[in-house]
Amino acid sequence: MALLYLTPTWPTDVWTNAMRKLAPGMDIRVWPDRVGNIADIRYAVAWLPPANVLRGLPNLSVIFSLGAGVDAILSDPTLPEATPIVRVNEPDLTMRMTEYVVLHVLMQHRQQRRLDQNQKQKIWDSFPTHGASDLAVGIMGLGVMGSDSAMRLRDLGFKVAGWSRTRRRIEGVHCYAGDAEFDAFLHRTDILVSLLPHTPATSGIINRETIRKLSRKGPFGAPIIINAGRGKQQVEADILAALDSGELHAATLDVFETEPLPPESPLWTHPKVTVTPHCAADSDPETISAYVLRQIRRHEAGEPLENVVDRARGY
Ligand code: NDP
Ligand code: OXD
Repeated sequence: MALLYLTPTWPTDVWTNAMRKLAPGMDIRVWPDRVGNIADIRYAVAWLPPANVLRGLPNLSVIFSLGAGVDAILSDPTLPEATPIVRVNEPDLTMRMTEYVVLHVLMQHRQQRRLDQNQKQKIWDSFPTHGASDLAVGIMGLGVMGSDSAMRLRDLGFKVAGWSRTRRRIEGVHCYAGDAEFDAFLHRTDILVSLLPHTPATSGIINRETIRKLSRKGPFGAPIIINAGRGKQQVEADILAALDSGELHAATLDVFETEPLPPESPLWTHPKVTVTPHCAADSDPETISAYVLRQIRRHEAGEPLENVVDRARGY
């Protein structure tokens, strides 16, 4: 039984070393140089895997995503149809995302970028501030990540709502569901956070029309967006146009249509945009390797795998 690493954009050694420490006897292979006899490979761990590789593994029983999102794996048109895909659902990853969302909601709410600018120019300007309860945060995607962020922001006093495909119930959070309730969710939202997966239904969802439906009743007079879901959910030309016209007050973006964000992108230098390099919730090699190993042991013991992706839903 061998485990193949397909992580062309990551330093694979960090991952294989973490797994070796946890399972010293494991037969570990690495694509493309140390694949060995493909008939031995029962498990694959993948992050942005190249297309056409997984289909060539005749005895593959499980594909593990090294992140919560599986859009890159599912985008391989030759993906073996019956092989289960297990995604990450780990408290460490969730907490990292929650930290990111809380940090950037607070940064916008407390106008930290304005304060930074003032400090650079030695300007003592104690402009009026507002309370968390003056701001309505709306989280698109109320899954593992979105629901945890929603509860933390609720506990800080923000008016929190969420939107998901099916109805969720979270105490103190107004839960909207489905396309029919999308506009109502947008109308009450001052800060829109995306923690959606990338699927055909969520592609380009943060566009000019969506931005125009957001609330303008908040303390900044125009809404703010925070996207830590996936870059293909945002239409960057629409975001830039909305920022320049004043329809949008500010944006924090962790994910982009093209990653890494090309140097020529105007988002890098836009005064109202905070750019972070897809680091909202990094997968920690030791924690996630332990998670993968737990799943492998479950599978070997004939127990059901956890967090198996529903391919029909796309997440
Ligand atoms: P989950 O699968 O637990 O949650 C996804 C949520 O999105 C669910 O609430 C789901 O609805 C909702 N959703 C999906 N499609 C739609 C739709 N068409 N309309 C409305 N709601 C929809 O995923 P996680 O919370 O674990 O992760 C979410 C995403 O966060 C990942 O897919 C990934 O893209 C991103 N991510 C980004 C990271 C980063 O560093 N930037 C790190 C980790 C994750 P329902 O509840 O009905 O199923
Ligand atoms: C993930 C990510 O999906 O890091 O986990 O983007």
